[in-house]
Amino acid sequence: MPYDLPSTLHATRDGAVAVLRLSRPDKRNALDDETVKGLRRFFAELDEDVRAVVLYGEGAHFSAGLDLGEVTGEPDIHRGILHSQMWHRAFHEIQFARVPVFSVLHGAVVGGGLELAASTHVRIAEKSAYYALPEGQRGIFLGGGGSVRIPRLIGVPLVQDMMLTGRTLSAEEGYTFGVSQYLVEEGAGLAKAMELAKKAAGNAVMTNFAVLHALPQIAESSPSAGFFTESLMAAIAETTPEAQQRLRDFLEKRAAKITHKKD
Ligand code: 1HE
Repeated sequence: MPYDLPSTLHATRDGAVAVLRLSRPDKRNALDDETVKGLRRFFAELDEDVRAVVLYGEGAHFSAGLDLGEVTGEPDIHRGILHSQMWHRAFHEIQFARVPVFSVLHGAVVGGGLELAASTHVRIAEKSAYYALPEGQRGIFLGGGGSVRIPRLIGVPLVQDMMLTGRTLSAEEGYTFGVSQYLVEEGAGLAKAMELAKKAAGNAVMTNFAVLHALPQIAESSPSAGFFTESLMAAIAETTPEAQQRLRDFLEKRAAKITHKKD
């Protein structure tokens, strides 16, 4: 793959799905500057034929968060702001990627690791996953967009509890409270993520675009602005040649029906 990635990131392809592995297990996939910049480049420069991404971590943990060695040294407020903004740009590339991003969570998903997970679209947790925001214990604060994204998943009160008291959430609690959309057995996360990513990769391109870019805007708009934007997006999507073909396929009985199968 053409990406210029640091040794802490490893990319492969499986058909239309790009698979990105956090690959720094000796440091529990702690995110240093090079890794964060590499994430930014990877998501900004996805090959045109990539239709979905799966992100997972090597070793026993998804990510121990910020590489704490990167914020020690001579105190410098301006440098601190720029550092946080560098994370923002990287995770922005993920949240607003051209294609959906599926993350597999296991072991520690803490601090910046949880911020990274929160910038992906679908989170698949294995039973070993646990979530923590130990910034209070370290004397720092969220810096990777977590104060914007994590409360939108689980609410301000729970984020405050985690940050004030050091409360950790189990994989089951995370699933119940909305951190992950899926909870699977240990070791089953990557296969599940690939299955889901391949499904998403098979959707109409314009619908996936609308889900990633229009839906979150609409959900945060006033209802009147949301209804109007939705009507525009609906008209744009349904008039694409791809949509017209897919609609004909259904009406002429060439497309699969929607059924419900219990897992
Ligand atoms: C690290 C980091 C790290 C491990 N930065 N080096 N994050 C934290 O506060 C979590 C800190 N980490 C831990 O609590 C534990 O390491 C784990 C529970 C994740 C894993 O425990 P364990 O027993 O498997 O590993 P370990 O022995 O603690 O760590 C292995 C090595 O990784 C060790 O280095 P070594 O040279 O002694 O082998 C650790 O020092 C190193 N390591 N985690 C640097 N985070 C944008 S703002 C975001 C703010 C935050 O992310 S705050 C949360 C920070």
